Amino acid sequence: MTAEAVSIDLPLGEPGNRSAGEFAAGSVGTATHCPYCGLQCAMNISGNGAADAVVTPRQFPTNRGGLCQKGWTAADVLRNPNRLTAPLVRRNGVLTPTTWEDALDVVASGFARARSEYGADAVGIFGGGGLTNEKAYQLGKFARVALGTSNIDYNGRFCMSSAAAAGIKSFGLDRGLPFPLADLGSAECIVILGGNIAETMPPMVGHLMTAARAGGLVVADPRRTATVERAVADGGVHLQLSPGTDLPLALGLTHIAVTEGYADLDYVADRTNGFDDFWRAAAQWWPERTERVTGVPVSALRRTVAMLAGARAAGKGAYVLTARGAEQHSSGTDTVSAVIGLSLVLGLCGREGSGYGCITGQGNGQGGREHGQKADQLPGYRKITDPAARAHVAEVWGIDPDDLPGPGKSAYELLESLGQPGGPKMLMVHGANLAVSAPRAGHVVERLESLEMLVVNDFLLSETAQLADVVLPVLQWAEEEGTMTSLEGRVLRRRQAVPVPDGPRSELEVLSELAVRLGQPAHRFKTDPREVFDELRAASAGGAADYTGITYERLDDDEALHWPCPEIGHPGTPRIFLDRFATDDGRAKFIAVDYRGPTEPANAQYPLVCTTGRVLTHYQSGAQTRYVKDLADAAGPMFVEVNTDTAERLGVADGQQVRVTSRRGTMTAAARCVESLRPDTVFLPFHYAGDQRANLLTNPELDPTSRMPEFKACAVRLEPLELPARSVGETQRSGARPVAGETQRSGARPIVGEVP
Ligand SMILES: Nc1nc2c(c(=O)[nH]1)N[C@H]1C(S)=C(S)[C@@H](COP(=O)(O)OP(=O)(O)OC[C@H]3O[C@@H](n4cnc5c(=O)[nH]c(N)nc54)[C@H](O)[C@@H]3O)O[C@H]1N2
Ligand SMILES: Nc1nc2c(c(=O)[nH]1)N[C@H]1C(S)=C(S)[C@@H](COP(=O)(O)OP(=O)(O)OC[C@H]3O[C@@H](n4cnc5c(=O)[nH]c(N)nc54)[C@H](O)[C@@H]3O)O[C@H]1N2
Ligand code: SF4
Ligand SMILES: [Mo]
Repeated sequence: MTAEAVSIDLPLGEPGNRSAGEFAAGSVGTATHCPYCGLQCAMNISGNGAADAVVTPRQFPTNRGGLCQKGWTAADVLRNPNRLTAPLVRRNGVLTPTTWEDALDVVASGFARARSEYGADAVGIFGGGGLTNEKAYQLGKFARVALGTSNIDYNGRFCMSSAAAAGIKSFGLDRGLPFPLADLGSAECIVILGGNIAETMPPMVGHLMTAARAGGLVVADPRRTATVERAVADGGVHLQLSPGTDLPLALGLTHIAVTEGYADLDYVADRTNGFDDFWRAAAQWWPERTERVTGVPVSALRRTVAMLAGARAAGKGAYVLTARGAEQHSSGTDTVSAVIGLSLVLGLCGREGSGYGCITGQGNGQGGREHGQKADQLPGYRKITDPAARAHVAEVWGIDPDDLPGPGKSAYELLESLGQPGGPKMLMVHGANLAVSAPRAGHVVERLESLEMLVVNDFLLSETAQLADVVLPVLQWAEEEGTMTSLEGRVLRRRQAVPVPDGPRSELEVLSELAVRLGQPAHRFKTDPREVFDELRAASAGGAADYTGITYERLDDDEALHWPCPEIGHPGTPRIFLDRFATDDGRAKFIAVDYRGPTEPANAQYPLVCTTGRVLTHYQSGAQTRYVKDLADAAGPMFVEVNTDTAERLGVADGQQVRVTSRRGTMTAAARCVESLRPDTVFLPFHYAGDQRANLLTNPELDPTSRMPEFKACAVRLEPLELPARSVGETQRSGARPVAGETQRSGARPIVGEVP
């Protein structure tokens, strides 16, 4: 199989909001979308089953016939030899295969016991942004109705929650991209803060090419990434800032916009509130001070503002985007507020041909945050504290609004409270590999181990499943039906393309079986995705994310509907803020913010700032991609990117194993020395397990609004391991690519077949 990453010179094609229906004709196999990221590239799956399934790309406005290497190899996850087929229950310390009846009874009696002994909140649910809309919706309902617990949250909290919080503050609504992705295709200036699109969403690079070729692609990143290379190749700008300084960067750009005559004052007067307070904050960030704090030269700041404002004024398209680099900080919400403030000053938002957007990451990262698996939300992106919202949803669910619990704890706070007095004694996880991906992962593993019962639903024995007392094998991606909502708020059909294997069950079935065992009527927890979707539509009616007008039939015709879509016949809303913002008075709100900076500045003991992120061929905790040989080989072993001079000063050679230590833990990696990284910064990918987990180091300090942890900046020191320097190739051969068995040997609890 060809496993080429899409060239970053992907031909641009025509911009425009084309729809799937135009391309479906003549397609081979089952039309569906990639199992991985939020771009949800369109693909066909052909073949008779998992064994001979073949993925081919499908034309679609977002991926335009492209796939990245993960998409090309996606069929490999369907034939993973480590696929879980039987439920596992820990007996005498060992995870042992059993029947579904037995496993479901064990889980249901665990729920019942925890509830009767400690109360409803003693049970926690942890969801994921990779779940279909139907599963995310049902999980929220299961927690609130069948368990009556307030303690449900999900991994989206670790993802785009800061951008979501800032979007709601300023625009009254959070839809990652409030415009179709293809709108970017004709823009001559695009500024990306903390996104490495060329590795995290390669086919999207095609939409950046007009800007790139015009020299108008600007990327803020402490590293010289593939995306930065693409920008500077044609004269674009690399803003090589210090980690955690996007907020002063945005205020500094605002300062230049206002004092040097680029602000769109008519727009500010007509469509916004709160400029004066925002300006009082931005006025303190004159260019030289901004340069001093961020490390970005004044000349680069000036060019950025001139290009953005120039493209906007000439009607040539000007966009500002944020991704995790700018957002995953304990001041992530304020940072995005500052970026939105800059965008408003320049008059970009709520107009055709310009805008601000957040690049949502997970496959259903957008839909996952709309249907009620977040601690403070009910379906339709409603607030769980709003009496009208509670009344509406309770009616759809056939319960008394007073029986709905209130808001629960945010993801990290929930994990932190596990097994503690007042915290959950039992947790059920769907779609997250917390032992690898949660901040301060060593501590999180201790909390998971302190539970009376941990239940993990997965199709692989992830590092988190290895810690579980019960593992429920569920269906994956091409074995199930459902809907996903992509980064542009477009609702897509996930279709079954291969037969359901013997053993695993759908999560809708699992939730229904458990609900019935907990005394719920069966009709309340439907198992047919289409019926669940129809219920979701009713629950969303009148809410911010209104899906009423979206049906499977309409989606099967044409995947062209962006929410809100409040009635059948409604065309959906590709561009949401053109007439008004979703605030009470229809105006966007400037939010005045102050700079706090990363909570853990470097010091003598921990002299380097460690930031973390992704590489092209691994996905997230690596649970899926570490088993796909082509992907694991391409990624190579765990590494730490370090500046060549810094490495030399520390006596570290390229390829040598090093120890990286923060206040919370130590991990090991092979040094990858580069000249292009800031000398004060190191970078770790977070896709590796065992003692190669970046998250053994990361700081769980939370953003006060979004409760996002500080994944992108913690203070560390780096030391050579007392081993002879080895080449990266050797390290790889010696087995640095972690597999479940290895993690298990070095880690906590025994699994199948091991003597306890
Ligand atoms: N290959 C691959 N693709 C993916 C995923 C994956 O795991 N692998 N995951 C998907 C998901 S869920 C997400 S959320 C997206 C994430 O997509 P991105 O946000 O593009 O990914 P990251 O690598 O986390 O971070 C992007 C960049 O931020 C930089 N950065 C670090 N600290 C800072 C900072 O303080 N300021 C700024 N401006 N930049 C900083 C990093 O150097 C990195 O290059 O990717 C999606 N796509
Ligand atoms: N240091 C650091 N840590 C980070 C980040 C970072 O940039 N730096 N990024 C954060 C971000 S943005 C994210 S989104 C998280 C992601 O991190 P995780 O939440 O751990 O994401 P995945 O690795 O995708 O884990 C998903 C698990 O669920 C399984 N799975 C997939 N689909 C389904 C399904 O439909 N149902 C069920 N039951 N299981 C399924 C997979 O096999 C896998 O084991 O990591 C966060 N952690
Ligand atoms: S960019 Fe994302 S959706 Fe597209 S093929 Fe790659 S992982 Fe899949
Ligand atoms: Mo994410």
